[in-house]
Amino acid sequence: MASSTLLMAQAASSNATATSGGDLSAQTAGMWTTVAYYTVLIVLAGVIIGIVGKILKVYDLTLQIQGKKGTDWNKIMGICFVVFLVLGLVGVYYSFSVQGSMILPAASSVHGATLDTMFWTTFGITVIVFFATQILLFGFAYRYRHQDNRKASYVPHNNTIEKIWTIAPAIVLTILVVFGFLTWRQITNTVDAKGEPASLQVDLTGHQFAWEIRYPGHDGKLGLKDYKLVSGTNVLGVNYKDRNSFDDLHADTLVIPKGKSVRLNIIAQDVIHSVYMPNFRVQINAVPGLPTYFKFTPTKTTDEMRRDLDDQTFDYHLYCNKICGGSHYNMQKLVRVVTQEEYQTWLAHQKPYLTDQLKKELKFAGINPQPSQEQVRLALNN
Ligand SMILES: [Cu+2]
Repeated sequence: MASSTLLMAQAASSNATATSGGDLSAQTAGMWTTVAYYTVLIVLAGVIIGIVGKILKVYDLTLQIQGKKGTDWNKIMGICFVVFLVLGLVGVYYSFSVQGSMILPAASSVHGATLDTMFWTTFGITVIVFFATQILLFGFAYRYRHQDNRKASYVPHNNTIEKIWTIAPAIVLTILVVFGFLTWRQITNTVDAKGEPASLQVDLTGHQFAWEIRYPGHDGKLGLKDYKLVSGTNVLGVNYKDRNSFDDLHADTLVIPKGKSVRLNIIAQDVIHSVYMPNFRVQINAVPGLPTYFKFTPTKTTDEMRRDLDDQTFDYHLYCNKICGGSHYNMQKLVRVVTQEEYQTWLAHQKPYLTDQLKKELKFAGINPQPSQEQVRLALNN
């Protein structure tokens, strides 16, 4: 909330700058006023601490002249450590209870659940280590503060302790890293296994500032593309010499069936964009000239999510997660996860990529897009 207000304020101030250049000097002046304000504040705090310190010193000297024992600073500092520890831990608890709800929503994909298990394992270990080390650090500073009646023992080296605090973290970190490496490999190095139904192929192309979505037609195969064929009517550069292109569809929403493996074939046409779907734990760059892909299986339909969250307005979204230019914020698409039947119905209503205008242009260029035997057979069966 606070950050969005800040963004709005920044946007408003940059708009003001754009409309009248004269405001820039006023802005700079405003910045320096802020710097001066905090500098004065810090200097003032330093002076006050200095004065209080001097008063205490004078008080201490008076006590010493009278033959009394001065202030026990070691004890005061020790107590300060304990107070700092308690306040710090309360602060940690507070920030978790307030900001803890801002983490990602529950995962709605098969691999997302594995990623979350890894995240929470790492998080659990980190929290335990954090509390243990902080309590030891500040607790020791208090427990072993200087006391007149106690002598410090000198421990120059202890091999056992060295071994424990080197080997234990090394083992834990190795397990986490290896587990992470294997999981990442499992998510990204995926090939359709033999006998398994092939993944649903969807083409995602990013450009400033939109995503183009292309679905295969009845044949389930996307036609080839060639960037040299990109034009006003053929925005993706689909190659109609490849017969698989003939029945491809141009969709406005990313609709995917629940429980089915989906393979997003990703590319960008101008600058680097990034495909980001937080609910599915999907994120990968869309790079010009370098095709990337991401395969995942959604586990919850939009309707199921609405029921679970008790929020009828809930929707999955696809965002661009690379700041790619002025309208980057606008680069998002609605994503709907539906049942297999709903998906088939939706697919049947999608516009063909091959528009009448494009057909005319292709005829002019001497290319006559014709369906293959297989496509005709599949179209007739449906
Ligand atoms: Cu973008």
